[in-house]
Amino acid sequence: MVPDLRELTKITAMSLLENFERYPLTFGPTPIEALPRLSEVLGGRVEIWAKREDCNSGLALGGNKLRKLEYLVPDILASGADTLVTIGGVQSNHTRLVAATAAKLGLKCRLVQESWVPVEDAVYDRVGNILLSRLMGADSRIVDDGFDIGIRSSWREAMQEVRKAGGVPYGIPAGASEHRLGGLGYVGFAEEVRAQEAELGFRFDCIVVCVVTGSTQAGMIVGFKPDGRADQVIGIDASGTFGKTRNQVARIARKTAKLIGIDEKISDTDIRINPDYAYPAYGVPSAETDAAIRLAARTEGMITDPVYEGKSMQGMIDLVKRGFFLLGARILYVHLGGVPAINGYSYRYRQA
Ligand code: 5PA
Repeated sequence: MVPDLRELTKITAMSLLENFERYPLTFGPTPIEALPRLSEVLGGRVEIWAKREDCNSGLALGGNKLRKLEYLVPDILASGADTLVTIGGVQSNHTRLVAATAAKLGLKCRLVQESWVPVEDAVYDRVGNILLSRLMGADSRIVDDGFDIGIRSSWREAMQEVRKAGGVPYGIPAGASEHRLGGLGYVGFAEEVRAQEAELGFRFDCIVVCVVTGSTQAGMIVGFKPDGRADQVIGIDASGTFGKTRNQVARIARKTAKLIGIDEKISDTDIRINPDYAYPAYGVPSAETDAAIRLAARTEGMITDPVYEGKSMQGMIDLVKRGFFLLGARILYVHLGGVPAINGYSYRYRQA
């Protein structure tokens, strides 16, 4: 049964996260804004709104990783570590935001940047995220290994190197996803949306979010479980390794639910991920991704990137066109950040 708005307000009052410490890295609740011109060009059958996680902080251009890291920082500080060690692709947003967190906390940062994307652009390893990480003083090292969302030997080796040099590492896996506390941030997101819905006076029918390493969607699934709408979170896969991503989302959602003491089981039907838009590969946009990026930019001035948000934008646009959403549905597109990487695609977008 789906509770009404008064029930929602009650759920909001009892935070699922009250037993967990949070270190603020973000400005606070992120804005929700209507996207009327995008809704209109898609036929005006649905209302598209955006939750702007990309504008969540003054730390290194912000993004979804900071919401997750807020729940890791107390553990980092308690551990006595002096170096954060994490991993991602060359244009990883996550590594940028770990570098920013390290700078903010006065810690060192060692980044393993794997070669996740077949590079086409001459400046790919010099601009965007990696440029910012270098500016923030991170020791960023590029390695040859290809794309994989799992736990990697190069990451373990980097921690070992820090130890050998006399440092105390704190390891954060890709996207902070396989970390014990990695799902909490987006449980908080769901609580925040509920509070905003109570103010707006309506509920969104559907939430669209990009998924790769999994803890963003997993956290949302857990956070929306108490009001019976975990399955209204539609993940758009951008990994191109759908099976692995789906398993990882399921595992993280179940672990996170257990951690915060949610009684109801996360079922397979609570986890909805669409694999249709990740082609041709992780980090490689299709012609349809490019068209979606341009459409959001030209109707709303909202910039999305070719790796993550451009693909979830493409998925949402296509699903609207196919009539997947009911007439009049209110869709919340979650913009998770990631814009700096578009600079690594300068040649692709050299013409309007
Ligand atoms: C990322 C991830 P999850 O990994 O939590 O599923 O989030 C997907 C996602 N949007 C969506 C943006 C802008 C993202 O950066 N990025 C990773 C990175 O290394 O940056 C973890 C892969």
